[in-house]
Amino acid sequence: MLQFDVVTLFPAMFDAVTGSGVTGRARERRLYELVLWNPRDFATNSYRTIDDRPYGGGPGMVMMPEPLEKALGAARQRQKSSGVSKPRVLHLTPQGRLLDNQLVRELAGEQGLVMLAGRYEGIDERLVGRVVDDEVSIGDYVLSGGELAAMVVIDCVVRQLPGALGDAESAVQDSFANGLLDHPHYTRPELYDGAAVPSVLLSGNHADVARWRLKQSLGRTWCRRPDLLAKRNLSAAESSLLEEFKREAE
Ligand code: 9D3
Repeated sequence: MLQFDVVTLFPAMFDAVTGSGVTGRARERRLYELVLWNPRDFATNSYRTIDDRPYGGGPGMVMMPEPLEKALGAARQRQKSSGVSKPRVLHLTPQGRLLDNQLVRELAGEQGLVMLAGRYEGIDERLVGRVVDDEVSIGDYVLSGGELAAMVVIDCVVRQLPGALGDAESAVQDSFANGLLDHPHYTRPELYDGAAVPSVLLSGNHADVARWRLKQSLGRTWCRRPDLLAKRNLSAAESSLLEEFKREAE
């Protein structure tokens, strides 16, 4: 069973992951365990202070190393008692390596992950050098803290665990697993507010449906995410479907 420990000032936020959907069900099925550690519980003074002003001046506050290191120590010990001798320690930070599906699959292969979710301007750098294996960012936008990023990591990783997804949602068919964006989806009614479902989807011809969907995937990726296409080799069949899409787009 994959072991997650997260060090966070806002443990209640993680109810969102454990309580609902794929990650909620996976936890009920004991596919992973998640334990939260609040650095405030490891603060050393009577005000339970966990942040202080930055050396060198400037706005905002910095998380103090001592309560964080103590919380991390407790998390590590719990991992050890769960049979994980070397958990991978991640620090969620805007300065980190961008999370992508390759990193997600790598993390899903670990026995245990300990994540450090920062608040304020960040954490004392001396702690990073001492305990952190990887720094990870989820994208080029500004969050208020590392918690949502840690939840994104948990969600993506748990989906990769065998048994987490039902037959209907198998991860292999996910967008990005094949390096392309998904095709459009339709359900009943056949005519919605004057808009029809593409007729090929009603044809019952499975080969035609598959061809149409692949063409849409290629076309959308070409329009919206050319960076993904640049990373991927197209087969002869895919190239000609994409050319077809481009001709029809004119
Ligand atoms: C606005 C303050 N920023 C420059 C002075 C620095 C800053 C510090 C801490 C900006 C954001 C945060 C909180 N973000 C995270 O902890 C975080 C994050 C993110 O903001 N974007 C993408 N991935 C991540 S992972 C952790």
